[in-house]
Amino acid sequence: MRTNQPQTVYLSEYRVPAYLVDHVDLRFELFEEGARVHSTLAVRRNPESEDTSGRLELDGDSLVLEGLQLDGRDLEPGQYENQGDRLVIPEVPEQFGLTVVTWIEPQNNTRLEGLYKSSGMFCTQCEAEGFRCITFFPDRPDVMARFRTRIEADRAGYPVLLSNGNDVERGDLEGGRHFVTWEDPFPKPCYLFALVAGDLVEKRDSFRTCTGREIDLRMYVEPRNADKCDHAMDSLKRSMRWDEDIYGREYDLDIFMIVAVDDFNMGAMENKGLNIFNSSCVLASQDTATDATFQRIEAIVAHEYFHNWSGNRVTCRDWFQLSLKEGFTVFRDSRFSADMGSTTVKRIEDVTLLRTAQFAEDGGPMAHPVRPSSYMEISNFYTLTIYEKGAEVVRMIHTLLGPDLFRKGSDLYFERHDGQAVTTDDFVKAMEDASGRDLTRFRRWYEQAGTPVVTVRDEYDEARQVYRLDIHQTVPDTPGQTGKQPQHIPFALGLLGADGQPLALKLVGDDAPPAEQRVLELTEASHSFEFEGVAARPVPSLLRDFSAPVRVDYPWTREQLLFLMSHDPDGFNRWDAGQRLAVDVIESLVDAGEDAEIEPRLVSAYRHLLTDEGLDQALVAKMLQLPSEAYLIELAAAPRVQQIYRARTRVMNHLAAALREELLACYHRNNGGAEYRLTSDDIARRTLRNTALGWLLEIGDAEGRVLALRQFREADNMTDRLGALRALVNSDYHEDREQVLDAFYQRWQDDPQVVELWFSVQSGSTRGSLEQVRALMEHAAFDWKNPNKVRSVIGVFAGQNLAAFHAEDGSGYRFLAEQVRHLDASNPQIAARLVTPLTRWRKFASVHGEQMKAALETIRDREGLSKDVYEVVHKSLA
Ligand code: 0A1
Ligand code: ZN
Repeated sequence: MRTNQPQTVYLSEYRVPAYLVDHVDLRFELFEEGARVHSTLAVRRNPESEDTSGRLELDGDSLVLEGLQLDGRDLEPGQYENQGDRLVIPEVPEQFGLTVVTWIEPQNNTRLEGLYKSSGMFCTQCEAEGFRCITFFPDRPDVMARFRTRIEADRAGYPVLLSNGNDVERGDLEGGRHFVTWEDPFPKPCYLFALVAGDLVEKRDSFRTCTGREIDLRMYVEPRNADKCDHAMDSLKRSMRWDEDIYGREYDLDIFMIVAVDDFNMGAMENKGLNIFNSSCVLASQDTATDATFQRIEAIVAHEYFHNWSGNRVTCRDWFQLSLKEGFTVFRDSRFSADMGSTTVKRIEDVTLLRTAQFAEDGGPMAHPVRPSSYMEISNFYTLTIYEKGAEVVRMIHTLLGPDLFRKGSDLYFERHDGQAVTTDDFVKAMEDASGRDLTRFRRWYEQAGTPVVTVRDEYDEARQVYRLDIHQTVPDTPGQTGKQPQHIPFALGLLGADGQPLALKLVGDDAPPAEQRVLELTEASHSFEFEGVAARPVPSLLRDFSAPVRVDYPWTREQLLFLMSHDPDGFNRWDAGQRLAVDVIESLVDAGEDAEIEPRLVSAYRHLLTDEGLDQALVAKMLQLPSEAYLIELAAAPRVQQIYRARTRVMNHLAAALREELLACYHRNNGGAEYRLTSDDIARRTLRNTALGWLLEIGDAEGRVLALRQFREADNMTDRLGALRALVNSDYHEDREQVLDAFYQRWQDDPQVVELWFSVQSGSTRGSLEQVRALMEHAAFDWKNPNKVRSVIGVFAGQNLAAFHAEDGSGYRFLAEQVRHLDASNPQIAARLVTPLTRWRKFASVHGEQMKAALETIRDREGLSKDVYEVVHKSLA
């Protein structure tokens, strides 16, 4: 905790480590009142370092130093300096053994970094800089060592003792204690170290790799969760197979373990051979998890597994390179999910997140490049830009190279850099070397922050039968970065004739054979493309499948959008045309009077979606979702939230009322019967019936109410039960609302993941007030120490209940600031994440902006602000 300004770390100041650690021997003595950590390091001078001073510096955080020996001899106080966050030994030999003994208190660790306790078990989180909370160590990813770890604990309380690699020895100790020793043969940075000790049940399975090795798969969970492991285990096996098939990557250890813990700052962690998961991202049963949760689990299990190659075998040189592992791994998990379900739906979901949240980040005060050049607190850089935009950047390389050359590039990357800590530039270089393509200009995607705007204008020359596109790109200024260069943008497009048929595209002066889709490569600020042999003015289908993370500015007419909605062969763009149309209709109502007409063609388009059973139902389920308030706010220049909310609600009510019969028919058509399955068809059916139900309840439909109450009572799965609950909570049937909420809680109160859903449904409900959210925080199930509970109440309120959060009296802002100030003392990482909505104050019309800023200032003025919150608040007020 600080009063002074934290230091900024710069990429330009990167130096190779002065000392390397070849081997780490750890011994953990775990007790209820604390833990003693004995660490013996085999250290040698790094021949590549220019630092010849002989000075060794180790990182530390909140450690009590109990012993320090160099080559077996105690160091006297004058021979070292313990500065708290650093241990300095001014003179060390070229090569030596160093033993450090530290005392830590996991039971009091509320930051959940390093070694801590969660529901009675010991567990660790070392990324990014948590290992320094365990012992003094060169805590940086380019120091890679082999780890041997011995864990000692009470046998009855902690029968299961886990760490990375293989268990090589176990036995009993005096006083009812026991030990297990683990050895990891692969050198790794300390952020991939993990330890777990607890009373857990083990679920076993196995996987035969492509070379015929049998891998032991083990999940460890609390006994009450023993029946919630199957989906994660199946997802793991699918991921292992997929990584062999698509990337030629085989698993390397003999054991792969997954542990579920309740208190966890993020989703999960890819520790070598011992992945640790937030319970909510791994445990599932039909009765307790929604379709969305099942899908999230599959994606996260895959993500962590894929890290074994993209992150662990090849890791990051420094934390500025975080997207090297995260962007690539998100790209990999996203392709995996697409292959497991509906490709188009997965793309829509990815782009929705990107356009709603990452674009907002890119336009805000914390905007940073995919490879940042400075930070104060690295935990603040686990962002949508590093992850999602980073994945889009890799995806663009895939688009530019094509699947075969991309695979050649990834093979070369893994082969060339196996066992190394490298940079995003090394990744791009491997792609270049394997493909022969020049990606010089493409590298700007890693260096320049901000979302490029691509402006497209067109002209049709009937006499020449030529259709011309003039395309211009600009990259907006972001904090600390102005005057940017054009980027290399793969711009996929097609043209549709008046009959809805795709045209064969032939560019003037280009020999390529005509094709129905082209990927134009934009590398300059401006380009013109002329298509020949075009018999009539076509409708352009631009940026197909969202081929680059950019904003497209083109003056679409409503006729064109309606046309694309029903004719575009690109499913993504069909959806996108519907979104653009809905956005246009809602935006036009923001400033209009209450009696302004609502575009009748929107109603007919939705009617068509609801009634034409020949359409891809998974896509229809997506197309029926109106653009979210968050997205509408993102698109607006100076959003007035209440007006946007009212306009959107008006459109939804209008559609629901006009399409009541169709909604009821859609509900019944997609209801009931079959057993619960997780196919994309069945997910689409459930999405459709719950969407229909939601809309009917929105307008207080009496028949809808009866259906919702029945569905709530009779559902055999959580998706439908929660769908009914949500519809009722978001309705004006107040008595029903209270009753179903109560019944739901009574039934599920012992299941923390379900209670999180119960919290979110209420805190995210636009029918709910701030007082109700405050009441949830007083509820017995709310727990400040559990990040999931904090997120499901406070985070969901500020992120989803936008009309209440942006109340014009500023009460939502003051509420959030109050919670951030409170939480910062115990869990700075979560506190810093929670601030995000306030940081966007400059974007909002002054009714909002001034009050958001004032709320931020109350956080800034708190004494002893953490580095995490300091960075976010100061950067957004700067
Ligand atoms: N590498 C993990 C994400 C992660 C990052 C930091 C954590 O603790 C502060 C935990 C997990 C992933 O990408 O899944
Ligand atoms: Zn990751």
